[in-house]
Amino acid sequence: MAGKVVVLGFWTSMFGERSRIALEEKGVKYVYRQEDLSNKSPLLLQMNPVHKKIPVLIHNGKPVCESLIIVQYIDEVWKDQAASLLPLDPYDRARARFWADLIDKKFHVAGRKIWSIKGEEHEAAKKEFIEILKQLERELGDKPYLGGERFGFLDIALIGFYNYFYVFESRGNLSMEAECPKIVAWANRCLLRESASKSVADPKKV
Ligand code: GS8
Repeated sequence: MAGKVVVLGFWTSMFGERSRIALEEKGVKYVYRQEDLSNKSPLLLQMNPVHKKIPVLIHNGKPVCESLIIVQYIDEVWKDQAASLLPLDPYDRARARFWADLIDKKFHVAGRKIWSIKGEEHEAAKKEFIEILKQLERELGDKPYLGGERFGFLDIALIGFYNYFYVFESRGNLSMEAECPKIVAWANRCLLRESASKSVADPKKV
């Protein structure tokens, strides 16, 4: 029951990449429409009138907004196609959602400050950013993926940020490899998957 699936996105958006990776993992065919965020299309404004942001997943004409909600929607609608993206155990699901929420509320915010501001706030953001990376490394432990043995929801939530690794390094004057080698190894492992390598933008171009 694929129906018609359209993704409104933007090429450097880690949030847009989440939707695409989830669809690729499920083997769902979709049409990708790149938005001009400085001149948003009438379709985007109609489909996401509240936030006016990408990504939007349009499934049979109906919009789903907010990337983590989109990934969970894809997982539910195409539940019989490929393995579940979220863990099956309720506690593990809650834990994956907790970390994904932290990525959006803290990691993303601190990372953005690294490349967008200077001074004391920049230094504080850099410290927080590295601290969260180390927390994520602890969550990863010795597992191949944040989702455990299989690539899943939490991996999708974080891997889109790979396209900013180079920006974090150059603007933050830091080495991701030195600060969080396990996360770098994890990212390289994720990028071996076609779903991720097809969807995540080249960090040097970003
Ligand atoms: C964030 C989407 C977002 O920030 C989600 O989907 O998870 N919480 C949302 N989208 C940005 C592009 S990515 O930086 C966007 O559409 N910005 C346009 C604008 O703010 O006008």
